[in-house]
Formats: sequence, C-alpha cells, structure tokens
Amino acid sequence: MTPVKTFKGKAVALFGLGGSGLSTAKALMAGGAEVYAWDDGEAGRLAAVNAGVPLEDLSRSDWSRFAALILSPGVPLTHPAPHWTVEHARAAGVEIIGDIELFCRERAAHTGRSPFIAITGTNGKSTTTALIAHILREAGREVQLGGNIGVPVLDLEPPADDRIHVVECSSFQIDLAPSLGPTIGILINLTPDHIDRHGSMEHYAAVKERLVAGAEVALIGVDDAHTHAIGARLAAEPKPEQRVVPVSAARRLDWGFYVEDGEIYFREQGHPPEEAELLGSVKGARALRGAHNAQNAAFAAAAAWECGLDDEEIARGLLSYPGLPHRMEEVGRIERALFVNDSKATNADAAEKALASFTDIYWIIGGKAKEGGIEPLRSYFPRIRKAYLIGHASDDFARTLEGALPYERCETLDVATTRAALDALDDDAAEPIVLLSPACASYDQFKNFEARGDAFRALVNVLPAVIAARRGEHP
Ligand code: UMA
Repeated sequence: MTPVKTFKGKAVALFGLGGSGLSTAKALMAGGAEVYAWDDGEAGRLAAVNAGVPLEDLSRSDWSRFAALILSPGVPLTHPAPHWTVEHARAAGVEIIGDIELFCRERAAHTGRSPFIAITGTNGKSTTTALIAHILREAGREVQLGGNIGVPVLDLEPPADDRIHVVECSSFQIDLAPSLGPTIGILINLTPDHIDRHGSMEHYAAVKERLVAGAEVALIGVDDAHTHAIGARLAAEPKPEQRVVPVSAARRLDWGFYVEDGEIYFREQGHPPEEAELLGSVKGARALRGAHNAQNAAFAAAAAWECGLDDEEIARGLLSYPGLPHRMEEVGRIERALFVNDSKATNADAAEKALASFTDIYWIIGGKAKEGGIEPLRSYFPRIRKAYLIGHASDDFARTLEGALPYERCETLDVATTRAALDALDDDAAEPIVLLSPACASYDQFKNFEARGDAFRALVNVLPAVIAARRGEHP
C-alpha cells in the first residue's frame, strides 16, 4: 500500500466505496487523514463498515471542513450530470480529485521523479500496460502494475527511485488527476467511447490529452486522426525538457517508433532509414496476434526502450508475454484444434480483433446483445466455418447469419463448446479455432465476462474426456 501522507491531519470526504474507494480510504487513513466516506449503495457502505472505514452521510455534512472530495472514477463528474457530492464540493470550493492524483502527489512529495509510466487510449491499454510490466520484469526491473487494469493504484508499493510504476489510466481517472505528470506518458489511440460520461468526443479527447501533455516523454499514436492531432499540437509547443515521440503500427515513420512487417523499429530524428534500430518482433509472439496487438507491442517496446532496456531484452519480453486472461487467451489444444477465450469481447468492435486474427473459426457468440449486433462483422464471415449461438441474442444473431453462415442454436455455453469442438476436430484445416468471442455482454447468463471466460476454460479442460465418451458412443 502507498500511505497518503499529503492529507495528514486533514478531513477529507470520500465518495464511492467500490474497489478503488476502499483502497483509497485505507491509504488516506494510513497516512493520517480523517476520512468521511459514503456511497449511494448499501453494499458499498457495508463493505466500508467491514473494512473499518468511517461513514458519514455526506448529503448532511458541513462541507467547509473538508480539504478535498476524493471521488471514485465511476461516479459522474460532469456528464450526464455532476453527482450530488460534486455539487456540494463545488458550492463549498472544495477540490475534487481521485486516487491517481493522490498517488501523483505522494510521488512528488517523497521521491520527486521516481519512474512512472502512465498508459491510456481507447483500446489496448490493458494489454499495453501488462506487456510493459512483463518486459521490464523479465529484464530484472522492479515493477508495480495497477490502475484501471484492476489493482487500485494506492494498493501498490510506494514510489521509489528503483521501482517502476506502470499504471493504466481511464479517462475518468485522468479527469480526476490534475497534476498527472508521468515520466513516460502513452496515448495509444482514440475512437468514440464513454461519450455519455464526457458529453462529446472533443471533451473525451481533451481529457485523454492531459496524460501526455504532462509527461516528460510523450509517446503518442499517429494512426488515427485524434491522436495524430494531439501529437502534432504537443510537438509544435513542447514543454521544457519534454520529448514528444510518434508511434505507428501502420506505416514507416521518418522518425519515432513504428512497426513494419511485424518488426518494431526506432528511428532517431534526422537519421537515415538504414540506421533504424530493430527492437523486437511480434512474429511468433502467440499472445500478440493481430494488428491491434502490433500497435500495443510498438508502444510497449517504445516504453521499454525509453527505460533503457536493450533490443535483446525487449525482443525476449515480447516473445515470452503470456497474454491477459479473457483476451484472445489460448486455453487449450486438442489434436489440431486450438481453443481461444476472448470473453472480454463484449461488443462487435472487440470481437472484430479476434476474427481478424484467425481463420477456420468455430465461433461461439451471444449473450446480451449490444446495439448493432454482429452486422458490422459481416466482412469476416468468410473466415468462419460455423457459429454457435447462446443466450438472449440468439434470435437477433440468427437473423443476421441466415443465408450467410451455417449456425446452430445451443442456448448455453457448455452445449456450444462441445458442439464447436466436435466440428473443429472433424475439420482438416491445419489449425481449426474454437473461439469464444461473444460480441455481447454476459449478464444474461453470467455474473461478468470473467465468469463467462472462466466457465469456458473449465469446459475446455474437461473436453478431452467428453469427446472420448462421445466418440465411444458414436464410433
Ligand atoms: N457509486 C455511487 N454512485 C454513483 C456511481 C457509483 O455510489 O453514482 C458507487 C457504487 O455504489 C460502488 C462504487 O461507487 O460502490 C463503484 O466505484 P467505481 O465505479 O469507481 O468502481 P471501482 O470498483 O472503484 O473500480 C474503479 C474502476 N471502475 C470504473 O472506472 C467504472 C475500475 O475500472 C478500476 O479497475 C478500479 O477502479 C481500480 O483502479 C473498471 C472499468 O470498467 C475495470 N473501467 C472503465 C473502462 O475500462 O472502460 C473506465
């Protein structure tokens, strides 16, 4: 844990008692702050009581005594409307910040410039964050990994000169971190997302820009119009001692980090192309399949290079990266068939990444459908041998697939997995793929996408026995 000492002896209001709120309350208390916490939900308040965090109904508080409102990232700051605690804090002139800001202040107060890599973007930030941490650890560095990826930043060990904090930041967290100034800031890509919470694409992009605007080294994607514009703006007016470095997974750059034919290069400004340094490759890196992962790998290699790792260390880290659970995760192989858990793909956009990465696919889809369904994926249908439908979306998806692809209604994941496996094993392709990439939320049949992916993994583990039994029954 990182005790927060910057509010020692002061009263702070803390709102939102999920994972990050509880962690923040404990860190503030450990640093000597007086915490007054609240949550709209009964469950959050109960969790606080169990954790020894003092509660106060903040709707009745005298806000003039608070030094700050510490807000959880999921609580609306501006849109669709400011939360009621935000209104109270603004009326009393109380600053509103989040856990990442508290971390930044601790870093500034106690270590000055300890190594801190902050990562944001619309897609790929968790993979990039985990990959950076993996490459650095494999090279023998001490790494603390957290933030939006799931481990609240204040649960990590405190900042120290020989310890690298690798922290994924969501737009919600950046919005609550006015002094965010990492050693290396990464902005991977930007496409419309969370517009309900930011009001417009412009505001969403402006919030994301803050993470790189304050960085000593700003690694910024140039493959989409929004990040390209941000990179150009910062490069035109860099802050003192700031370097703004472009990163592309789509084309060779005059300078910066780029991917060409699966290989990642760094070319220094003003140097000829033949002097570009080869940092590593995603060819043969099984957990980094697909163009989207080439982009993640380019950023990770860039961050590692900026940390002083050499090309051999980077190449080794890329190859040995095991991947994240539920994201194109290889969970088993039976004969030539490979089983891939991509349960994190809760919409068509995310499922597209997996469909683009494989052929000869036996595709398990369904759950609680998102707007637009799987219609946007039609151009990938030639890669798919057959689809297996589960959950609420079955009728919708059957209508899209009718006449375009063979499909089977399976209702549940266990039936779908067995049927897809049996069909895949009969396929004479070199590597048929049984892919759970549902393009749907999981809530109709599972608690969350993790539970759905875990269920798939467990089913794949028992499949050899199921298949042997089936084959015994039907020789
Ligand atoms: N709450 C209220 N009133 C509200 C809204 C929320 O009382 O109007 C309370 C809820 O009752 C609950 C608590 O706030 O008790 C939930 O807080 P939270 O939503 O901020 O969630 P945490 O559990 O603290 O998790 C947060 C991040 N969640 C969000 O940003 C929504 C987690 O990111 C992050 O892993 C965690 O902190 C640790 O840093 C999750 C996420 O979905 C994975 N992120 C979004 C994304 O990646 O797209 C941004």
